[in-house]
Amino acid sequence: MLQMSLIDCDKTYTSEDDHEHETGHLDLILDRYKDKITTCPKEKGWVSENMYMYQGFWHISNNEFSVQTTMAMQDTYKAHPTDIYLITLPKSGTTWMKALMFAIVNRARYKGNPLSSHPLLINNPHKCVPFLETKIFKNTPTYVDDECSPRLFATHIPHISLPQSILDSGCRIVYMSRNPKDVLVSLFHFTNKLRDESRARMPFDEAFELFTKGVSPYGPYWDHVKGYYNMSLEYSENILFLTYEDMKEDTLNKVKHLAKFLGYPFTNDEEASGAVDEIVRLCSFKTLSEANKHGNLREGVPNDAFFREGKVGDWTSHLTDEMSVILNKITREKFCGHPISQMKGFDSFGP
Ligand code: PAP
Repeated sequence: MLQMSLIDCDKTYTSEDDHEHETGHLDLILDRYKDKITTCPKEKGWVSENMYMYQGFWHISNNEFSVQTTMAMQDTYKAHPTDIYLITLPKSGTTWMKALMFAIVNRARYKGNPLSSHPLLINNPHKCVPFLETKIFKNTPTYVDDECSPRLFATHIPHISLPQSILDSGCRIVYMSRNPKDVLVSLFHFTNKLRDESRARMPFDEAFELFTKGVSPYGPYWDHVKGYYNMSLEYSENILFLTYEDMKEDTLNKVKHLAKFLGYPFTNDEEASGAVDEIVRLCSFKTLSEANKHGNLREGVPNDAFFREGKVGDWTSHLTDEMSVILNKITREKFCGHPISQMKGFDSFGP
């Protein structure tokens, strides 16, 4: 029953007839951007073959994500006021937030059912909350289904390339950020887990050098984070800016705050009956990593690739003192005098 609900929504997005129709339609849309891409600077990707610089950021390019899709979305995507978007840089806590947001928004739907049949214990959170620029947009570029309202999507698209319609719609956006050192370490491990035999293992020195130069998926890291922080000041009612470190330190209260922001506040009765704790436990690293021990999200991407340590400060076992000093310096310079430097996760770099 629970699984059915999820599958029902999923099916609507991927129905074969629509798919064929929309794929042809999308090919036509994407064709328009062919020439534009040839002018974009290109670099080898960390996992994907290539990355393209578009509007100042490095976009990955593989079967799922592409810069053409970002361009097409800017021109054609229509957001809905009830939509909810999670925006992150890869490795900033996307999987955790997808799970939390899905669990919060859909809790009434799954209430009373055995916990073991909850979609998050059967599917990778990336299946429950798809990336906007992959599954949803590619299959149904303008699709809105009230039955599945609110639509819950995630994206890595930088602020400058975010379709204006998302901001104009007045919908809710959650941005999750994470300390750059832990993002780098997490990205390094993820990259090497996903690289196939055709590509040599990436040494940590190389990962460090690329990251500090800003050449990382959807990087430069600092511009992505700062761009969305500034946007969250401008659209303060609609954008909630969170840090992984803050969420880790006080998960229960942050989840309550998140639920309120999303428009699904916990009632006093729910709080008293332990509903918040239940969601925190369901979405914990321990529970989700156990549920995702086996299987693949898609070819070449094992479910367990999204669960490694799940800790704050794991960078200390990877970065040399010299590397740490360099990253401190870059971060201080980039966030100098900016309120972001006061936030948990960024407060160790100095003002
Ligand atoms: P993505 O952007 O590619 O989806 P993302 O989920 O942001 O990746 O990053 C994975 C990181 O989140 C991993 O961090 P680590 O490499 O430092 O360990 C992963 O362990 C962590 N993570 C995944 N699920 C959770 C969770 N439920 N709670 C806390 N951290 C988690």
